[in-house]
Amino acid sequence: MSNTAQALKSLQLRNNLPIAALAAACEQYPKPEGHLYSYGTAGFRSHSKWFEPVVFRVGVIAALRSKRHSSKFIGVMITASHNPEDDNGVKIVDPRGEMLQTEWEPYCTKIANAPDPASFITALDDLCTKFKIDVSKRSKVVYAYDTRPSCPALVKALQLGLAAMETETINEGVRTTPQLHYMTRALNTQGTKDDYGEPSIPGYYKKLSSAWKRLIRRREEGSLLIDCANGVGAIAMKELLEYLSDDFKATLVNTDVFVPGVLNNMCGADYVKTKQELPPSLKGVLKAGQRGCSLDGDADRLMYYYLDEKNIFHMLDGDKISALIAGYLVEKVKLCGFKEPPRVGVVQTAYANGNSTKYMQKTKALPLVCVSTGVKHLHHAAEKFGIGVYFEANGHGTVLFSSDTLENIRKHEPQTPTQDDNTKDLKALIDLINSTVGDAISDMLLVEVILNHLRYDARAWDSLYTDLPNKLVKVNVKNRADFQTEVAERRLTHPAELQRFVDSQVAKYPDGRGFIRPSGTEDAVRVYAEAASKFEAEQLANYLAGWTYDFGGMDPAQRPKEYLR
Ligand code: NG1
Ligand code: ZN
Repeated sequence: MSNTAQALKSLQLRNNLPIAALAAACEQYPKPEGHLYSYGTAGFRSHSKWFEPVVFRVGVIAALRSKRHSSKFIGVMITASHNPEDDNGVKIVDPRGEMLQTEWEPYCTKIANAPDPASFITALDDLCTKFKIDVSKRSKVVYAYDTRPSCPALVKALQLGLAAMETETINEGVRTTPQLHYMTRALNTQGTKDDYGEPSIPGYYKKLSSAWKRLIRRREEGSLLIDCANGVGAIAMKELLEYLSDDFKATLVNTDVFVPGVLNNMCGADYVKTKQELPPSLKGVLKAGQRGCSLDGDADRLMYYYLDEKNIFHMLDGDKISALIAGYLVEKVKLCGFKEPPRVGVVQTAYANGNSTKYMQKTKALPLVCVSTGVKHLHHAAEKFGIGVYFEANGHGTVLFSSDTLENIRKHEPQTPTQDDNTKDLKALIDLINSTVGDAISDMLLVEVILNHLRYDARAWDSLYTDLPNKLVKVNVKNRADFQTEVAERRLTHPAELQRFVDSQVAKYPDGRGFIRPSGTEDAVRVYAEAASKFEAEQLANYLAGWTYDFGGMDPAQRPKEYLR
């Protein structure tokens, strides 16, 4: 008898898992030695060449998650978003289209890292016991993937995991992350009072395009330039444009979906946010005064921008998008004439520009909370408002309407024609917004509608407030776990001495703010600083980066020369 067979025979399981099928499949995808995976803010992410075993195991976990939720559909998305083309990632989507419940994350990590079939099955058994999963229930999973060349092989691995669990599956093919989230929710709510829309990709386009047509007033001429990052957003945008017909004028660029090496390369939302400049491929294409926007590789992030008459680039990031939407919604709600108007609130992270926070709280008197980085934190905080607007500065975000708010709007009886018009608008906005997760395409339509209603051009929108100059630096350290934070990641508890240094430096700069936190998605520590001038923001960031590098146990002799000490 082989070692594996012996180990399997001596297993004492508490749950009736299909051991033979799981073990056989697991042997086909042995876990590579020396690689540790961790289920973080964006699920699992890694170089794609080591990734098939993880995706196979995620298939099994997703099936168990479905069983835990009385056979509701669970979503699985294979994408590494804005990361390089050779990376890939996988994440599990809960029945309402939300991120996987946090309590499952450490179990996912343990299952992904189990070194052999016996320990893999034991880890699954622990999960089933912990969450009282009835293994005999049916399981259903809907999955999709982006345009990365590694996806077909990863999909095969996923399918094997699902087959081992005899899961009922729907393969949605090459889709954006938000489309997969939409599908998951729509499949699970079909025919109920929470019906989210027709559970199909045409259903998604119909919902968005019909809401758009109900909202849009006469439009000025001119076309929106959309940088699709050479990713799946290009496919979705082309399909959506068919539904929007002449009502929406857009020019798509960076649409080379299946050309190797171009995904997210020198283009896309992450390029714009980190470089704070126009992607080179748009130079000479974007005209002064014209609006442009960039999606990321899986179309869940959105960045806007324009060139002024002197051809100077101006970026309208997630904070500006959030300010526009929240400011608009708070006024819209007033115009509907509710007896008890829903409370509009904003959720940000520490990366939000200081002047955006000031604008929302002081100018617009909006309630605002700051949470840790990661969509799940923003999403949960936004659920506490009647209407919760959440955005990360990098352009990922959406708007949530609480069930009480939806009920309030449904029952509302407008008393005047103005109230009636505005209530109709609000209902259409609910359909236009993909509340399951940040959706670059839905957010882009929302921004365009609001600009249209307010008769704003890019400059008018930009002038809501002026961004404080800022800089984000990624610092390599020996072990990012040595860096621990508190108060929504705005302060380090460890190393305490480094935090004292941050405090003393920041105090020297007018409007200065700076913080250091370990990344949740990459093996690095991020340093952020803002100050009254660009020079000062960069200098502050470089000082903090220099100290972080040294505190991170790196060799001072190798310290990059732009870092200061
Ligand atoms: P980390 O690597 O934890 O900083 C990054 C983004 C997050 C979020 C996640 C998920 C920044 C500074 N951080 O997280 O906002 O989008 O990726 O993709 O942009
Ligand atoms: Zn993304």
